[in-house]
Amino acid sequence: MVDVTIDGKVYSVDETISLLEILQSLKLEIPTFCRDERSEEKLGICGMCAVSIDGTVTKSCKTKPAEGMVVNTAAPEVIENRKKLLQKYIDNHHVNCLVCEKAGHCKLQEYCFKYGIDKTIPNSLDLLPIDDSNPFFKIDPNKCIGCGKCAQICRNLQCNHALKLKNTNGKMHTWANKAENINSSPCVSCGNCVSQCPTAGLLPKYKNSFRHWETTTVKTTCGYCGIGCQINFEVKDNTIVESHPVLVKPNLGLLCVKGKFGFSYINHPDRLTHPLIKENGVFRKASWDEAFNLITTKLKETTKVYGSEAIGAFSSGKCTNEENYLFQKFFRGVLKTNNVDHCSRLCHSSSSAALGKTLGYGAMSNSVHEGFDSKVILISGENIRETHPVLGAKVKHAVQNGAKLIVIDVRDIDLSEIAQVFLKINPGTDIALVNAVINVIISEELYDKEYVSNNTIGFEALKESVKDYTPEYAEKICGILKKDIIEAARIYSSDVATTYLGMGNTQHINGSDNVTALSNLALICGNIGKERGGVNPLRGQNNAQGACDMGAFPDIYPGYQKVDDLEVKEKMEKFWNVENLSPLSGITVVEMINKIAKNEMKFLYVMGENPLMTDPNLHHVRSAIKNLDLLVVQDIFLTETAQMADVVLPASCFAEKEGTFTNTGRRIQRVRQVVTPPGEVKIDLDIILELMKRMGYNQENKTPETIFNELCEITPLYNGFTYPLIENEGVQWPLVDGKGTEFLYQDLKDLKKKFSLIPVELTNSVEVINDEYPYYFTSGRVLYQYHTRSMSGRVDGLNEKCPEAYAEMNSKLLEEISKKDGDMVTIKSRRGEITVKIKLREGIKDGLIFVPFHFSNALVNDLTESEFLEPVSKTPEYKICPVKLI
Ligand SMILES: Nc1nc2c(c(=O)[nH]1)N[C@H]1C(S)=C(S)[C@@H](COP(=O)(O)OP(=O)(O)OC[C@H]3O[C@@H](n4cnc5c(=O)[nH]c(N)nc54)[C@H](O)[C@@H]3O)O[C@H]1N2
Ligand SMILES: Nc1nc2c(c(=O)[nH]1)N[C@H]1C(S)=C(S)[C@@H](COP(=O)(O)OP(=O)(O)OC[C@H]3O[C@@H](n4cnc5c(=O)[nH]c(N)nc54)[C@H](O)[C@@H]3O)O[C@H]1N2
Ligand code: SF4
Ligand code: SF4
Ligand code: SF4
Ligand SMILES: [Mo]
Repeated sequence: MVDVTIDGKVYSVDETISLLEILQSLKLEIPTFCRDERSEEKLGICGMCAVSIDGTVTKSCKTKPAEGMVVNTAAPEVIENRKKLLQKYIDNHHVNCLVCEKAGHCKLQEYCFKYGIDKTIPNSLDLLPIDDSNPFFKIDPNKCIGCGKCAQICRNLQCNHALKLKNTNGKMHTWANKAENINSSPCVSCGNCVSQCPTAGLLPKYKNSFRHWETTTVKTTCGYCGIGCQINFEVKDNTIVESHPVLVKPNLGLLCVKGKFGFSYINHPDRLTHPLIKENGVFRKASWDEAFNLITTKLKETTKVYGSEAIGAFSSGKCTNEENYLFQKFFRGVLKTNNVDHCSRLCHSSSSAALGKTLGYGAMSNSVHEGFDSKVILISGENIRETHPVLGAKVKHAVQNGAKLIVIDVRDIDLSEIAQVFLKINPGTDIALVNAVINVIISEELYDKEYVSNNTIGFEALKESVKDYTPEYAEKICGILKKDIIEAARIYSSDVATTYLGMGNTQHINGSDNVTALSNLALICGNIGKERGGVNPLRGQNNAQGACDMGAFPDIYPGYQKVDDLEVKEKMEKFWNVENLSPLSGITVVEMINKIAKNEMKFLYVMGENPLMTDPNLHHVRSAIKNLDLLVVQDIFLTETAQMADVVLPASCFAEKEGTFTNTGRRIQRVRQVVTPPGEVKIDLDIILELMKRMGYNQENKTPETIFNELCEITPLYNGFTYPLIENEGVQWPLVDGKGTEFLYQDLKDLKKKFSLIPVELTNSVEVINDEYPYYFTSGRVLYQYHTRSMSGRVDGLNEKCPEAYAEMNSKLLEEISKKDGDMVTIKSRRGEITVKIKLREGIKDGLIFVPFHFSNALVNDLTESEFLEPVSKTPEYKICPVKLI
């Protein structure tokens, strides 16, 4: 610490950080254009932060405090310098604030006003061409002041290197880096540069024109993926007109393209606005009363004729905790069935099952924001830059700052190029690889012996089980070089390592074992219970974690309390004031479809899912659904599933309701009403409340907040949470002494039981390739589309970026089938076929075909099978399916 005099007062300050940071921490107003406090870079380009230091006007961002330094932040020469700089900027600027969309939200305008810069000469600039190529924003060099903040953000925080400063005729301005325009650069349209541009140099292409002083701001949580980014939406006339990232955890001021620009579906004309009832195969508009009557009549009839086990319900990873809680309470408490499940079944239920066994909690052990400072990162089966983009940015930031990265995938993903080791694996063979990595770590004695003996059980059995998984053996099975396996083992064990895993692990016949193997690896290296360590299944939907926590599963009540535990049953009966809760586990998503196919389930209620695109083996799903007496779909659009329904209930989207989502990092965050819903749309919560009432249940708590209080009382993981606690910033469960838990198992000494090392063997998928079906087919996601496109498919820019389905194959495979990039190919499995355009992707494994599952004209799940499920979690084998190519 050193003593510095600032504006006449002496302060003892940290001499290792810049003077600018100190001045800002003292809440002194220091103007800046180029500084971004999240970035390690200190550009020092704009010059606005200059203050008088020992009598000389000097940039404060470039100066470190020194003993005895005298600083004056508002000396006349400081003000004079700011004025001069502003005048220089303005002289070279296309000043047209009268019509400029940035007016009212522009730092240049604000500073000019503040410092009285009124000499704006009539603008006779030769205007430079604007880059209008990107669907979401434009680059206007004439409005750019050349501060370089955007390029810094792109380089240092988004880590895309898509922008640079360019000198055109003496004017410095931002421009696409190494590309003709921004749309042909590596830009991913995250808009993180746009959000921070101090002027209109980078400007969103607004759909609705507005002035900044006409809007109100509402903070809420993103409704797309499980990262749970915090967003400030700007609203005018009940329409969201702009989105800004909030500088809090988990996203720390970053967004991806969907959070930043993907909101126009909310007031899309296709939104469902009133209930629909199907009569003679045709929908007609119905009143809520008619719809409710039909549903309750059928519910009573079904229970009477077939019993409550003939009722099934899909809850939703898109809906709030309050809605998921109430939904399962309705089906369990009122209708007496545990047949409640949701899309996590198709997703990370294998992770929950495996980690529940090995560690204790089935969730991410660490936090999203920890990604920023990781030392060693292992990413397996998780296309993090596209599917969890804000975390992907943090991971790339860590790698740019020296973290070591290991990627395991069947394709080259955005990060594999910068990985120390990229293990391009044969699909479904991960267990052999991870066991081999463990084998090397044990035989080279690179594991944490003390940690293993203090905190784990089962080491000897694990050691024995991996003995045969030598790198040579794994090389043959996984198609990865032995030396790469050894290198991965050495890198992984070299420092605290964090693991991110995804669908490439879980959507296999051995999904749980895949996750167990990764957990074994983390444990022997002592990575559990450490900051920036852990095993982290990245939850997909915005509230997948919450839906699981709320008991939207057939075998558990909220908080993972088992339905077949009679003590729990008694407790729930008392708490809900009901009798005869079913002590039998219900059945899962795919099992429900199978039961419907056998005519044993007659009523299905689907809230916020689109199984007629996302469930495996759609031929089977489509024919099964016809057996139902009543299919109710509660959605925001007339989806593929809604079209098959007997009753469609128009629901509200995330921006139209109050509540909470729990992000992938266990952070419970507020969801706030930004706009009012269209037409006769009801909030999901109110729909369930009304049905409960009509079925004779008196639900006392009726507002989102009182329902939250109710669910927190009965859900151990949520004990102690309240809306006021999470008002400003989300908090991670569980609460310990009133504080959230950033990473789990912090107090290893306090563990109730040791972590389990559980040996796992590679098992093969049941359907394998043969002469008739010689290739493997897989599917997954892309950055610009979200699942069944009900939302992302109604955002023009996202469709422009990713308009259609395609089949990725490498040139070796193309040669084999005598086709070329751009040709059409028919992909045929034992169940169905799709025809799509070929897209050459050199980095995909030989003999493998990847198609995104987002498009309804290329129904990937017409190919997949639903017969052989992962035995523990009942997850379908989406990631491997033998096909032929025609
Ligand atoms: N843009 C966008 N973001 C999303 C979603 C979306 O639809 N669009 N969906 C959300 C949801 S619900 C989820 S669950 C997450 C999913 O996020 P991810 O898990 O990243 O999703 P996927 O694209 O299905 O698959 C991930 C990777 O697994 C690889 N893979 C396939 N087979 C194997 C294998 O056998 N071994 C290994 N090691 N890798 C393999 C694939 O090549 C792919 O790169 O994304 C969430 N985020
Ligand atoms: N082939 C293949 N199939 C897969 C996968 C794969 O990798 N490959 N991945 C699987 C995985 S991991 C997942 S998570 C599933 C996803 O499967 P789904 O959950 O079926 O997919 P979504 O399109 O997200 O469906 C969510 C629905 O909720 C609606 N919705 C949005 N907000 C709200 C709301 O607030 N209230 C209500 N009532 N409705 C709302 C949307 O319009 C949409 O129709 O797909 C699975 N299927
Ligand atoms: S960028 Fe700012 S200063 Fe320039 S015209 Fe727009 S509002 Fe005015
Ligand atoms: S939108 Fe994102 S990727 Fe594109 S230039 Fe800006 S920061 Fe870089
Ligand atoms: S990373 Fe996920 S939560 Fe964040 S803006 Fe993108 S879609 Fe939304
Ligand atoms: Mo998912």
